[in-house]
Amino acid sequence: MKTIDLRSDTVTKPTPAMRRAIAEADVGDDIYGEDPTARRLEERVAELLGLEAALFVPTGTQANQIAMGLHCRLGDEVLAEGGSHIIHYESGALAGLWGVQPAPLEGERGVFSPEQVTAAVRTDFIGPRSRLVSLENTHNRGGGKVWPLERFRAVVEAGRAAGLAVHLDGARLFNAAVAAGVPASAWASLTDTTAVCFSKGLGAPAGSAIVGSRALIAEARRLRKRLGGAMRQVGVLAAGALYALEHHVERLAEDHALARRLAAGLAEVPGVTVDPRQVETNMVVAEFAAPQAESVARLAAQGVLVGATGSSPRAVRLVTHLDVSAADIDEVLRRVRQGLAG
Ligand code: TLP
Repeated sequence: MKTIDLRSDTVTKPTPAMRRAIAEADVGDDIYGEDPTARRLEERVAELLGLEAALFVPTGTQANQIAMGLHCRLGDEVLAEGGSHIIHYESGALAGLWGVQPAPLEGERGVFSPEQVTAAVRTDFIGPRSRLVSLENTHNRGGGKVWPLERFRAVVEAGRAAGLAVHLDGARLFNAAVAAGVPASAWASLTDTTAVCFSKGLGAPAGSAIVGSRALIAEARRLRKRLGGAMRQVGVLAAGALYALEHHVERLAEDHALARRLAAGLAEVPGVTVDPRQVETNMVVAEFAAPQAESVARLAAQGVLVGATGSSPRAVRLVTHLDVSAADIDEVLRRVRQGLAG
């Protein structure tokens, strides 16, 4: 039985054409600034996001954490939605690396309001210093929710009015761009720093970038070194990322269509609750009758790998990606029916 892996869009393997691009990459020692492929990638990403400069880093976590280090000092506070990746899935790095605490805002599938930002900003000396507002687009625990651009702009303006810097965790920003039909720069150019990942929907084996002004990215280079993320002939990774930017952005629409097809199919299965209208990008969050761990195990027994997610104790996350076809989705639906019946 073929295993169909919907745990995340991080599980993809490089395509033969991407492997060729990686094999043929022109490389050099990047700590000496001599890797031409990394340079090309950084220039291309900065241009796509409408910001001055970019730095290639190993992971999205490191890109986000470099941003925290750039904007915050010991004892500062970061305003972020309560379910955001920087709070939930970065091994306590806010506190562990920078001595920074989160001010969690309650969002609607990851999206919050300018009024919430204004209300959360601390101005008294008894409280922590509010330093940064961090947004996530698409929002992971929000089920791949896209930040509406006007709301995003209003939140950025509220943050700026209060003297905050603005960071965007855009691990899946290109999914948002394709779904909304606007360029990624529409959101990113409003921020001080944006993190993007090549290893999620774009299908590269590894790599992310932190993007911002020339001055911030010069300092980011120092923090990347401090965190152990400065690499040598990194062009072998940058080549995969460049290939992904050239060939795998528009096709994200196919992943989104498959996610809608999956949600529509799951909505027909007795015992499964899902709202297909909430599927905006490549994630489907469905509630099964059993607790999370049991549903995950039952589906795994059917050769369908899914993950637990945060929105409820019965919610599972199914993610479409480059290595999943329409036939796979139909097969998943067949196995879900079978698994639940069994
Ligand atoms: N997300 C992973 C897990 O860590 C949960 C996934 O499977 O979705 N920002 C966002 C919004 C992310 O979803 C992720 C990865 C990251 C940052 C971190 O990227 P990496 O794994 O490259 O450090």
